[in-house]
Formats: sequence, structure tokens, C-alpha cells
Amino acid sequence: MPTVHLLDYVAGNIRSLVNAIEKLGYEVDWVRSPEDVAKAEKLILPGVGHFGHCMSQLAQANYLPAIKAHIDSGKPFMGICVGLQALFEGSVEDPDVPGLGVIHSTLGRFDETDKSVPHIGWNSANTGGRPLFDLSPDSKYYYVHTFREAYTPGKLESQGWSVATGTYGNETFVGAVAKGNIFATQFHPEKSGVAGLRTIRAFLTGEGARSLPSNPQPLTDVPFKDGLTRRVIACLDVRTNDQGDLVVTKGDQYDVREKGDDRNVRNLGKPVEMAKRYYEEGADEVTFLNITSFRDCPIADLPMLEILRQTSRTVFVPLTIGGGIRDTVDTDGTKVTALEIATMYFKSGADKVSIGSDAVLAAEEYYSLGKKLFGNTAIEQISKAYGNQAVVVSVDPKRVYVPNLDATRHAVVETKFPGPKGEPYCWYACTIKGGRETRDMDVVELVQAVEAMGAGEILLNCIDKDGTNSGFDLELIEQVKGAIAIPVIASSGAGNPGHFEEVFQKTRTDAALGAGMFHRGEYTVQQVKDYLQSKGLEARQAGE
Ligand code: 1PR
Repeated sequence: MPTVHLLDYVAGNIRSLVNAIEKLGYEVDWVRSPEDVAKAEKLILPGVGHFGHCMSQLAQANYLPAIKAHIDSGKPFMGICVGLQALFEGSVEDPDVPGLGVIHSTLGRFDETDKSVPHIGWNSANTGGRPLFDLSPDSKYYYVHTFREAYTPGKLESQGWSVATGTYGNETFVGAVAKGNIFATQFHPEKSGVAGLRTIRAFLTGEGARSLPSNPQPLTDVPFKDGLTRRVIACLDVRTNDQGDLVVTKGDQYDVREKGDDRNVRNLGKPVEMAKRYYEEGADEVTFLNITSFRDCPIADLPMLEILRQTSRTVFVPLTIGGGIRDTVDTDGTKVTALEIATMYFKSGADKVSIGSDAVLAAEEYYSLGKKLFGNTAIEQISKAYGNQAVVVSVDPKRVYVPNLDATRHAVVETKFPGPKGEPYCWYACTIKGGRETRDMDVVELVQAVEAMGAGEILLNCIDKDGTNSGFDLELIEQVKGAIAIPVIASSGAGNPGHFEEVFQKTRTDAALGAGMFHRGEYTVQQVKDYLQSKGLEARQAGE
């Protein structure tokens, strides 16, 4: 089997990259010391998290001269995400830390006044029709980043770089660059479905480098319009049923048992098979929520780890795992931190972890300590190690109706759906333990606290809407969107493709998630995408 060397220098999830490379028929050899770099023919520098953290890790372990020597020797080199950013002279993210300086420019930050930051989702890598490592104008690629090189026509081309761009809001940025033996992508090709695998293959076979133009031209003929698609996520709630089998289930307002006398746990299918089906139908991400946390099971044997390992071998879109991510005690009495649990999940193929109950408790402490942070919460620790984009906070709110604005200290909304006594206002109370316990904290307080701690995204459920097929809670989503800058995934209540259109048209949500309607076979992800497209909302199609 041909070999490619992968630099393993920071804690990051590179399992999915290994899976993608293996899927393409190559073997991965790990670079674990600067001496190993010299042995590499093809070298890949992956990267997630902070520019400064990555560059300092590389500098401390003395990798920088070896990487430069590899690049200068003309041997194939590929950088991914922060691996692309490392090629620049620096980044405003960490102004004191120098980059490799192969590209003469300094990265800036996306402007968050008109859009969510980080930029998360599927966007273009437009080459204006010029060949660039098999990137296609009809394809979309998965990006997750806060810092970017703004595209100025001619700036990088005059240095000999071929460029592909994406446009987010009104900012056009560099999505990929190539020159001679170097290819680098701001997006994650290993998470970009079939289109991403194609571009990795072009690097591995050398075909991409061979077909580069010798005199790259500025992209003056590319339509620079927002290319971010509407993200549709399939969510699988997983638990063991009464027979001990691991099943995908789905509740009504979080009650996952059948309505009959026997009250069995609803069994809607097998997690790995269903995730693969949704991927093939075009799901932009797949989320697994372990809703029972598999109590009394040694942590290293968590069945969810095996589900992730199997899924990540065939599903090349981002995988999120939630449930039970908190400091805990193993069955043998050993203390295990949330960071250690998250690490196990990342190593098994997860790209993001989702934290529920523990986030509420951490937010309560944050306010009780006068909004001070000490770096000890699960959110802070995981986002520091793996980057903010790797930490999702799953919110499980319940409506509380009030007759007037003075009736509560909480952030209220005036609702079009008055309460049982005609109350015109409501606030959304946070719950923990899968909705079993309601806390004196509203969603606005929670999301602002977790954003301050470093969460990268909010998965916004709604217990009142869960499993009702009656559409998303638009009032809740707008309230949360107005309170934070990080992206929000709308969840709970989707019953048909029209509900997805509604939530994208009537709120500022960044993504929408469905569960029951897909599991029960009422609609496919593909049908939702087709419907969005027919209404003029851009959606990525399966296989593109
Ligand atoms: O508290 O960190 O251990 O995390 C537990 C996680 O498990 C949380 O993310 C919590 O939302 C989830 N959870 C706990 N109990 C349940 C339950 O259903 N009994 N499921 C549960 C939450 C909600 C959604 C669902 C949408 C869409 N599931 O993710 O998929 O509501 O459903 P629909 O489209 O069919 O309406 P921790």
C-alpha cells in the first residue's frame, strides 16, 4: 500500500483524516519526531484549534525547520485548516507568533457584526474553472474557522499561488491554495463527503500538482456571492433498550417509551446503519446523543465509542457525540475528567462533543462567582485543547408562561402562542438530566455563559416541541440568536420539509436538525434538501 506521512503534533481529531486516507487505498505513517519528517515522501499537516497553539507546539518540538526543509525539497505537502494557516507569515489570532512565512500575508478575522462567527458549514471553493486539485464549482466543502485570509484578486497569484475562494456574508476568503508541491485547504476535505475525498485523492496521486497552471491568474470572473449552504443535520438519540440492545430511539417531549401497557423503549433502528443512510442521503452532519449515558459500564468500553469507530469509517461528514460528557468516576473508582472522556470520543472519530447538563451547572457557578472564569470547566478545558469548534452545548429548555413582564427576573418573549391561562409572555427554563430537573436559569443566561467559556456552537432543543412534528419554536430560536454570536442549530419539532424552510426563512438560525421524521421514514434528508433548493435556499446535494 502506498504511504502518506501525517504529522501528529497536537491533540486534535485526526481519526477522520486517517479514515479518509485509508478509504482511498493509502496507509498512514505517523510522524512523531522531526527526524521522521525527513523520511516522508508525502507529508500532511493537519490542524485544528488556535494558530498560536499549533505554531508553538510545532516550534517547541522543533518541527519547523524539518517542515520547511520538506517543502523546499519539492516533495508533496498538504496543509489542512490551521495547516493552511501555518503557511502564512502570521495571524491576528496570535500576533506574536510567527507562521512559516511561505505565503506573504497575515490572516485576519471574520467580521461578526453581520453573521455568526466561527464560520461553520458547507461553502464553495471556487477556482473560476481553473484546475485546482479536482475542486469543483458544483461542490461544497466543510469549513470551520474564525480566522481567514481575505481574498484580494492578484495578491497571492502574484506570488505564484493558484487560489480557490469561498464567500461568507459579504467577505470573500481563501478556501484553498496551491503552488508547485504545496496544496492547502482552509476547509476539511476529510469531512467534505465525496467532493473532499476527490481532492485528497488528487493530492495523493500527484495528479493535482501536475495539472496546476504555471502562471495563475486572479479570480476576477468568479461571482462572489455568499456560498454557505443551509445545514441540515440528522440526529440519533441512542440508548440501550430493556433487552440490552443499543437502539436509535425517539421520544415525544423526551418520553421515549411506547404509549401501550408494556411501555417498551421505542426502537427505530441501528445507529451505525442509520447514520450511513443519512450520510448517503446528503445529511451535512450526524449527531449522536447518548441519552442514558450507559450507567454502570467501564468508560473505556462505552458502546458509543464503537459506534463512532464504525460510523467514521464510512461517513465523511462531521460527527458530534453528546451525553455523559462531564467529570465522573469510573466503575473501578478512578476519577475521569470530562476532557479525558472527550478525548476518547475524538480518538474514536468524533469531531465535536456536545455537553448538556454539565454546561448548566457550570453556568450557574459562573454567575455565582460574578462571571469569572478559572479554566476548570469541561467547556473551557475541551475548547482549549481541541478548539472552540469542537464544543457544542446542547440546551434542553422548557417554556414557562408568565402573565406580565414583572412576573419574573428572566429574559421573556412575547409569544404568539399564549399559555393555558392566556399568559402572553414566556421564558425558557434550562433543564438537566434529559429534562427531568428544571433549573432557575433561562436560555439567554445559559448561552451567554457558555459562549464566554469557549463553546463554539449551540444545539438548541425545545422540550415542548420535541417529537410533536409541529415545526420549530421560532420564538425561542430568535431569542437565542439575538443573544450570542456563535452559531445556533435549531432542533425539536421538525415534521416535514416545510418546517426547515420556515426556520431558515423566519429566523437567523445557522442550521436545522431533524430526528423523528427521518427515523420513521416519513421524509428523507434528500427530500428536505430538494425542497429547500426549490424555495431558493441553497443546500448541498448528496454526492456533490
Ligand atoms: O446532559 O450532557 O448527559 O447530555 C444528554 C443529552 O441527551 C442532551 O443533549 C439531551 O438533549 C439528550 N437527551 C436526554 N434525554 C433525552 C430524551 O429524549 N429523553 N434527547 C434526550 C434529546 C432531543 C433532540 C431531538 C430533537 C429533534 N433529544 O436532540 O433529536 O428534539 O426531535 P424531533 O425532530 O423528532 O422533534 P448530558
